[in-house]
Amino acid sequence: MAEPTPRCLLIARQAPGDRDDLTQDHLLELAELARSCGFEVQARRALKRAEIASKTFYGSGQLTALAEEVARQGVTHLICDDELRGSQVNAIEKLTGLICLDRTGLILSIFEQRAQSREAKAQVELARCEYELPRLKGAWTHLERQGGGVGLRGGPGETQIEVDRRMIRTRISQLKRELTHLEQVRETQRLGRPKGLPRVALVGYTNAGKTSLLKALTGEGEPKDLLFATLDTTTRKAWLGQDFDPETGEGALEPMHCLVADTVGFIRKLPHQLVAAFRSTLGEVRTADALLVVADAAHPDLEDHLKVVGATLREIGCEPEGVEAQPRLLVLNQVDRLHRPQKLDLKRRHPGAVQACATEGLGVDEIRLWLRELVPGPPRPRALEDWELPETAPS
Ligand SMILES: Nc1nc2c(ncn2[C@@H]2O[C@H](COP(=O)(O)OP(=O)(O)OP(=O)(O)O)[C@@H](O)[C@H]2O)c(=O)[nH]1
Ligand SMILES: [Mg+2]
Repeated sequence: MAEPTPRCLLIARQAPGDRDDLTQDHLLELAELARSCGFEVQARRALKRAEIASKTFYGSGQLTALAEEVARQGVTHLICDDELRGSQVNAIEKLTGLICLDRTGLILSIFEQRAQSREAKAQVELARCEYELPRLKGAWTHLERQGGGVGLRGGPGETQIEVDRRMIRTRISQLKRELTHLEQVRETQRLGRPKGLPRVALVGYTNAGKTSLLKALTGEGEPKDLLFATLDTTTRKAWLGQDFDPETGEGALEPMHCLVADTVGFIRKLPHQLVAAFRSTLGEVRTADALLVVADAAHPDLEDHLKVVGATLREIGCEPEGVEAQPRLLVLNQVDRLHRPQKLDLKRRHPGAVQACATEGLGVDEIRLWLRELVPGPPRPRALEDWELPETAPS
């Protein structure tokens, strides 16, 4: 018999000054993450709190009330948008009787479900180990309290936690060694790819349509309406037309190609353990000759998504300006879901972007034309947009 879908309650802390609509958007995104992880979302709640309660993060009063409210609805999991300490997770579980997951734990679970290749599996396990290591103490304190041995030093609990820590550290070293080896394999593959073909990487917020654009450009790829559907980098060859300019009559009529790499998507508060563990996969982005930055133009949080993408690109070493900067093209995808005034407004806000619909092939010719410019050399310098630059502190 199939396992029943686990039901969850979602919560997020709303600090004074946090806008209601933003907190609700964050909860909606958390619901998408939960759905992508296989949960059914029973309810979403913003918990207004000025202070963080050090023991339970959200405060025991609000948590107890919530647990009572969902007690008869078959809810088994409590998923929190905030990053919690291990001891806080334990305290919340004890108080509510629900299994508690924080945002990082949820994203890690999705990555664990999706990882297919040896490299992706090792990268996700490394991130999991790094996440669990500082949390062991919380688990131990909890167990120790149950055993009534508070204050004992060098007792059986402490020995056990030292053993657990050592095991995790050993595993981290093994995984790092394995990943260094796999990185060398990847480098050899990269060197073995056809010479002279420009390499372009598809990057962007998760579920924006990167894989759909890979499919539109190369005929391959399996798009899915799930967050983090793609974990492994896939590189395919795209046909860019013939080397011939009908206006000038110049060109040798040779077919022109480039290599397009599809990559893992980004998200707000992408766990730093995952960014670090996916260093090698994301190396494909860093070393690409150009970036196609794909965004879901119909998403209400488009501008925030772009800021997250700009910041994550800088975090992995892709600067928007300077000698090392890669040419970038912003692809505003999913414009089939917008009305004409919205598209005109987008044109005003992002004049250099291509408006596209990857599923119907709209805008793909324009993208091909831009990619063709990469074949003889990089395109001309361009003006940077706000989302690419670091936030300036308010004066
Ligand atoms: N209406 C519409 N839907 C689109 C378009 N492009 C992609 N989609 C849909 O959006 C969903 C996500 O598409 P993907 O191409 O898998 O997105 P992705 O960026 O690769 O997502 P991850 O790999 O999960 O990060 C799928 O259901 C697609 O069919 C578009 O231009 N218009
Ligand atoms: Mg994808």
